[in-house]
Amino acid sequence: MNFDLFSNQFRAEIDAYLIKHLPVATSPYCEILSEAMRYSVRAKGKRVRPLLCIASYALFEKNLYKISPYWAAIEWIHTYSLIHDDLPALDNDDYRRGELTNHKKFGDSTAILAGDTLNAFAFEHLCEELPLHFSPDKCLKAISLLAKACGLNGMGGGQFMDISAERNGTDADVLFIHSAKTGAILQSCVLGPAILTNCNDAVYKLLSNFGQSIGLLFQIVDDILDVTESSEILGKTANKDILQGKLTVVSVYGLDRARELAKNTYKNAQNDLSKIGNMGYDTEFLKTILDYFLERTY
Ligand code: GRG
Repeated sequence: MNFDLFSNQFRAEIDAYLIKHLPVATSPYCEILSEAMRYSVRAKGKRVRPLLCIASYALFEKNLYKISPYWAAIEWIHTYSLIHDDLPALDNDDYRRGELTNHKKFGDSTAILAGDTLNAFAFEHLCEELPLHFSPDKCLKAISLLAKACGLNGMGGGQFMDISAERNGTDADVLFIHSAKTGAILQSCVLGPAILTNCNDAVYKLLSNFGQSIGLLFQIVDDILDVTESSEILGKTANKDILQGKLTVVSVYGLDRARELAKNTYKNAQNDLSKIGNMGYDTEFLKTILDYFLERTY
């Protein structure tokens, strides 16, 4: 299956759910904040995290709607991280998803609060909606996994290392930073749905390795695209990493070795997926996403 075909199958439903379930401000004073949250959520993201959740859940279940609260929460958290990442105190960017960044449109203080509020709401939605479809112990495990992926040893810590490494990073840090900053949340997209179903230990272990590889692959390719594609194609400023002196796979290994690393990481993920396929699971959606992560151009 081709990625566009797969994405088109779910895209409209994902976009609609993400907007429909956002909270409504009870005070007119908060309407601007609510608008700022909506602004970044409705902007044209690729929605790879929801699609990855759906693909993982499809290994175990035919009825895919029950996993919606999980992927929605992840996309809201991801959007929050992008809003904060773009702030002047972090990566300081003017464009995201082909539009002005949240702080350029609404100002720094509103952007900070829009991010914080999306983050809090994501966990509120998980606590309220997930138990309608899954047992409380499974919900707790899946929510805890996601919270960890956002935290000190996941996205938050990874982002801290990323900005610190601009000044004092060593080459060895780059893969670790990528796995924490970007990989941990992507791995949760694979593992959260597995936790919520009846996934056995052997498949869970393979999915864990697969999730780690696919998360790393996504950021390696992001580093490559930063130097090979234009701002128009990317919808954000190209060559940003190099200009900011970031520690990236390209700055450390060069473009050719970065591409080789991407291919090797892809092969590791492919191996794990084949093993899952050999156990009788239909891995077609996950394979489609894996191929796309290697071949994507933005
Ligand atoms: C969550 C505690 C906590 C803090 C936030 C700002 C921050 C800390 C983390 C930022 C992490 C970050 C921006 C990682 C980059 C990941 C990445 C490759 C983003 C781009 O993802 P795409 O290409 O974007 O999926 P779209 O716009 O398509 O959704």
